[in-house]
Amino acid sequence: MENDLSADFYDVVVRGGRVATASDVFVADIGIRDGKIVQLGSDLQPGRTEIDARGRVVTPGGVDAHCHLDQPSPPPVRMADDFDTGTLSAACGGTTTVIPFAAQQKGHSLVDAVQDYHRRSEGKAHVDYAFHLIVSDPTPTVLNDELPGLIKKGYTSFKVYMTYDDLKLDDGQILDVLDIAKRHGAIAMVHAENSDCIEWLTKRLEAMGRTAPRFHAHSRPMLVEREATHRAIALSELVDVPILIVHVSGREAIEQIRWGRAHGLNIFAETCPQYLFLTAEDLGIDDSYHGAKCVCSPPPRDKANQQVIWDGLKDGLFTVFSSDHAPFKFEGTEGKKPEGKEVSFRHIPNGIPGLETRMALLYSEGVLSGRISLEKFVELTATGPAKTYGLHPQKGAICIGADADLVIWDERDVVIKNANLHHDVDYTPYEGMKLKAWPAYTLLRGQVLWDGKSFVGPRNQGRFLPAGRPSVLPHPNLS
Ligand code: DUC
Ligand code: ZN
Ligand code: ZN
Repeated sequence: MENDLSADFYDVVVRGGRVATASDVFVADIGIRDGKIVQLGSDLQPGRTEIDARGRVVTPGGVDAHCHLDQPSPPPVRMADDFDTGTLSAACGGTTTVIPFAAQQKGHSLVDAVQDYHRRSEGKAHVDYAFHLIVSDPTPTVLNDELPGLIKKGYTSFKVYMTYDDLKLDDGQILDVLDIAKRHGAIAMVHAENSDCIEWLTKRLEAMGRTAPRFHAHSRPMLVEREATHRAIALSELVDVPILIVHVSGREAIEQIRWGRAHGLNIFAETCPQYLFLTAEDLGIDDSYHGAKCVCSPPPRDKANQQVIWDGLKDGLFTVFSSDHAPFKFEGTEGKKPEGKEVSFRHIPNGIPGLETRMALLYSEGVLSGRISLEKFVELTATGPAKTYGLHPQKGAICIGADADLVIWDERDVVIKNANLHHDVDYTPYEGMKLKAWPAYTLLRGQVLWDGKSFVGPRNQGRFLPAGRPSVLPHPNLS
């Protein structure tokens, strides 16, 4: 390339790293100009900034395609992270794109929810972001006007819930939403748990006085997830549109997904660190309230199910590995103890923090422990989510023309301590866990955000990304 010879052609050169993509690992220099990757090769001319990556692995910046930031909750509950602390935490853990949720409230407009979410994010984010939608009230206006308009504007994925009173849809409503996804080129994400079974079990547990956090897991056994997963697959088959089942927790849901695929259905799936590293015992082996820290839905299962999840990561069952970061403080009045009180598991806000630890957990315990390849790691944490949600190849790729979002890995002993994390949550479920790696650098569009010790980047430079057509959908001329 002629320009390569002129002085200062590159703003940044990341030199000599082992560059990992979803398909290859090769040694190369990465030349960056105006925030984009413009050259991959050896012996590139010097950049104005040089980053020595020799002997280190370089991966695409993480794409966390399922996290909750500043999502309104019914008072007194409030999420601990907004776009400021949440995306700071993301950057320090190697994630350069997040996709949180603009959530419709029943009786309200979805377009208004999107506008409100832009107000919450604008000028506050430190990494780039797109929005998923949550459809909780699919009225004719929402279905026929709002959703098609929003899809055109770059909101091409939406989540539907089969549980939670304020969010859940019945099967007919889910079919209506899937039909819009099919006709307008969007992907539906499904939270698959059977609401009536959960309510029935919860009432029985409460009647027996079993209200400690650990009973959350008893109220949501695997069959609750299995039944809803099967039903979601059937609904997708009826409409003939792909879906993605989010936060798959273990064997029974996986069996349903494998069944769907064996029948030729386009069923995609996501899992999360909590299903690899936590078990139901983390919700408590006695009635201690500390278990509230790990209350999330679906709940973590057991060691055998962790292995089933690892198998699914390795063999291609999962397309996406997300944090499902849902940040609630343990202490105080707005989080796990609403109004400062220890409450029945029914009222404990669901969710755990995980944006900052997602990448290092999978790199250390997946790649460096020999469970998955480096290419698979890249696919699950960056390329897969970017493709699934219409952000590829701008995001999730190391190729000429992609945004220069990179992680350079430091393979060293690290102990996870909440005191070292950057979210605004007062705990991490992984406190004390020993890892073998952490990002040495995180770059967003060529700028160093994290240098292995602190956030050093420009603040508030995160940009909104309108999403394109999800690449997991059939080609538009064929659908
Ligand atoms: N489950 C969800 O469905 N969303 C947020 C967190 C959780 O545990
Ligand atoms: Zn969910
Ligand atoms: Zn979630």
